[in-house]
Amino acid sequence: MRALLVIDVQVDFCPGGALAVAGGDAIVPGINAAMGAYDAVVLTQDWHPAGHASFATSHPGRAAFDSLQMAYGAQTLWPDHCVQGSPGAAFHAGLHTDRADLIIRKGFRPAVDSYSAFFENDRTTPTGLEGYLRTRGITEVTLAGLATDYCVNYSAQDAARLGFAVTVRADLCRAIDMGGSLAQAMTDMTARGVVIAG
Ligand code: VGL
Ligand code: ZN
Repeated sequence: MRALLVIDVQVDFCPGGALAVAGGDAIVPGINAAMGAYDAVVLTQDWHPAGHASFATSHPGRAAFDSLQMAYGAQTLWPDHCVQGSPGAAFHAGLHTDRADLIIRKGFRPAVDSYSAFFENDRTTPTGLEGYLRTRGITEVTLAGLATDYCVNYSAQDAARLGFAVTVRADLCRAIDMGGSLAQAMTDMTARGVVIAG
């Protein structure tokens, strides 16, 4: 059984959004077209409370894209984005959200960020997605969405570590790509056995 995991295809990650990823909207038609080929479709939604610890505005004197040491390790600080209930947190209007079996929200704990669809950035707090997929009999996952080097990367590596067979559709992802982060993500995912397709 195979699942398509569609990562964070939200207004704030598309051109014009608060944390825009170049070409983020261009992948929507391809993701919609791919949905029918899977036994399950799961969407993730970055879903932060106002004042979230990953926001640079929560740390006086710090700027967006700085790195800050948190209790759980290094954390990149981001512009305010995907605030719960805000227009920027909505899915891209063209995404076929009606096709989703499950929508999983992450990053809702005020003090912890969550790039991965499986574990928060403390690397131990689960989102519950693993249990959902296993109880549905899913053994293979394919990932698409935003951003290749952050949430897709962390999700793909966690899925591989958990024993799923993992493919990333690189053609259906777009990257933030800061300081070589895309190349590093590709190297790290490949080292974990993630298949890069497309
Ligand atoms: C993401 C940075 C902050 C992502 C989410 O979806 O890749 N990146 N929050
Ligand atoms: Zn976020």
